[in-house]
Amino acid sequence: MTNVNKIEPFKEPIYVTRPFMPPFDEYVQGLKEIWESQWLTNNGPIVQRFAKELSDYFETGNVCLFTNGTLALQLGLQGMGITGEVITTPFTFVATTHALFWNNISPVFVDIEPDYYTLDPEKVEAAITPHTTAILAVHVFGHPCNIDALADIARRHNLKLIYDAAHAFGVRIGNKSIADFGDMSMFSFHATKLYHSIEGGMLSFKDSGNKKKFDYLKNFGFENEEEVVMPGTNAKMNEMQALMGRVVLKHINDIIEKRRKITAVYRDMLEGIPGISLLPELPKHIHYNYAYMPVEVDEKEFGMSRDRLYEELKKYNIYSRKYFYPLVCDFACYKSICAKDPLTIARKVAERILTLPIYYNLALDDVSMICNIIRNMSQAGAKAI
Ligand code: T4K
Repeated sequence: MTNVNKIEPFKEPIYVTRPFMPPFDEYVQGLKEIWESQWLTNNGPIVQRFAKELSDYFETGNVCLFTNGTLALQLGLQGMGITGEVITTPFTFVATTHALFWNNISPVFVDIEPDYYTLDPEKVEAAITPHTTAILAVHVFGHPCNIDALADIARRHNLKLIYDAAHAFGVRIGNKSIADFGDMSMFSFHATKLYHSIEGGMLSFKDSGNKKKFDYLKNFGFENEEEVVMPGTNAKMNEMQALMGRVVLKHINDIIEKRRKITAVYRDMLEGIPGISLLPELPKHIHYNYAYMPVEVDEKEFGMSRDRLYEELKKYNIYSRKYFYPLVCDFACYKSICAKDPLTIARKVAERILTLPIYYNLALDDVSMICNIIRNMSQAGAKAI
């Protein structure tokens, strides 16, 4: 067994994520065209080509691009006319809830399931009131929600079903894209995501009638130079973003494959360390994207709290993250919203969760080293030294 005292810290910081940087020349080649055309934004030719390529990738004609995922979700909810109460998860990035807030919608937080941290359908059903208009579920860490159960609840109660699919680029269920489920899904193309366009966001949606509304909302509500049909905002994607998105899209299979390999090393080497739990493998029919590498830390069994492990890893130049702690409902701006649901699982997970580094350029040897460091920090590892 490796002695933790003898392991040197990494020379360069190992962050929880790094953006995939495509071959420089591929991006520069595209930049030439932008320079020559002098067209930088406002639904330029590269944004249009990018939208077409994403339609093909997601196998749907109904996509709309935005400058980031948060505005995509916020304007998507607005465009769909969602009001009143929306049932959602507290175990997510705060932007999910912010998108509701900016639409004057009351979030109703309910608990998650313990295996993959997605909304618990039973809790969703129990939280429905006459004011409920929609469910906003999150495919957190790229894990598909319980889509059949949620679809059934939405249908029976006449609710819209909206997915925050910020983490779910490239995920497929059987032969269907994850974008095929629900009334609308939002994908984030932020630099920290496995797939990115520097910043960027996309809505995919069932009702093609929504497209026009989303286009108005992201472009000041302009119908033409002299007509504004609604008070829209500015949430357009620009040409540099779209170019990055197009170039990165060419590498998406390679990106996902590398992340699969990293995950396999983590699973292999962390398996069996007392106090470190890995999520169960996803069912075979789910084509996963390996978006994050979450583990749960049991303080008693591991011999160290999650927070202490997070700090100790920093000494080795390893910057894990506590995605998603605190729960959104515990942030100062949402604390006054009283969740009726005790959120038992979400609270437990938020106290124990740690997401480990995973990104395209992370060497498999470095992953092994991270695992050795964790193993040796554990009670069992410490005794063996
Ligand atoms: N819904 C969900 C479920 C989401 O997770 C998110 C975003 C959204 C909605 C909203 O989508 P966007 O509006 O962002 O499109 C990051 C991201 O900023 C955020 O996009 C993401 N979720 C969230 C989970 O993570 P931070 O504050 O943790 O990022 P930051 O800046 O600390 O970056 C993490 C690490 O990544 C850094 O330690 C180093 C590395 N990094 C970061 C950037 C930006 C790089 O190496 N290069 C970079 O350019 O929020």
